[in-house]
Amino acid sequence: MTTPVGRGAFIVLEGCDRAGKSTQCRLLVEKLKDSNIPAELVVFPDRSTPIGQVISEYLKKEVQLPDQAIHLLFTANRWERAEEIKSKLEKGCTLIVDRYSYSGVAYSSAKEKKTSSFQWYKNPEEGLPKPDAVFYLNLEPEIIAERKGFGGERYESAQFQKDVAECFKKLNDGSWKIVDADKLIEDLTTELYSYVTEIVRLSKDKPLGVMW
Ligand code: NYM
Ligand code: MG
Repeated sequence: MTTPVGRGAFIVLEGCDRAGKSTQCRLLVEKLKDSNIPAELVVFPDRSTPIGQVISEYLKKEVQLPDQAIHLLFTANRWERAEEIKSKLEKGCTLIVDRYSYSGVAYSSAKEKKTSSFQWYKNPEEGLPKPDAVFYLNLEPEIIAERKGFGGERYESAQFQKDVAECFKKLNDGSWKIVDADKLIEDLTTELYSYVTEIVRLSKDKPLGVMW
């Protein structure tokens, strides 16, 4: 049964490290709430769960794991939240999501000693709720490398980010909105927000899709 207001929208922000996704996600949720649109932030990886804690240790280089194993943990971390995501959307809450399956495939398949195929990385994502919209925050690798805080965790090297950006490109099925992220924080928020409100409006009566 649908509620009179319809379901919430499932909106994902993707991009390389330091592209500004986390800041924008937080600001978008604030703006939606200010306009009385129920909204919540979801962040992947969710480091608070037991699986997320292992992921966090892996990213901080405290544990080693085979590429396939860490890949499946990132995916499992999304499955851990899948029912909750569906239920919140059904109740009319819009979710602004900081990374999703696209990061999962892009980062795993960007690895130098790639151990599996693109399709192999996509397979365990099959069946997860599908975003209504993907916004890709595009930023030149050179600018990413200069941004504060870059370099602390696994994957945070200029060359690797370039490879990740290439993999993101391959994953785009043409439906993503590519946004130039090299601008003032508030200008980027304004731009994204106008798209987001449109997606919220369009998603109300649409059934939620399924990955991939
Ligand atoms: N990452 C993130 C993956 O490798 N696979 C995934 O499925 C997800 C969601 O984790 N460098 C990587 C990308 C980042 C790292 O994310 C931590 P963040 O957004 O930088 O905290
Ligand atoms: Mg990061």
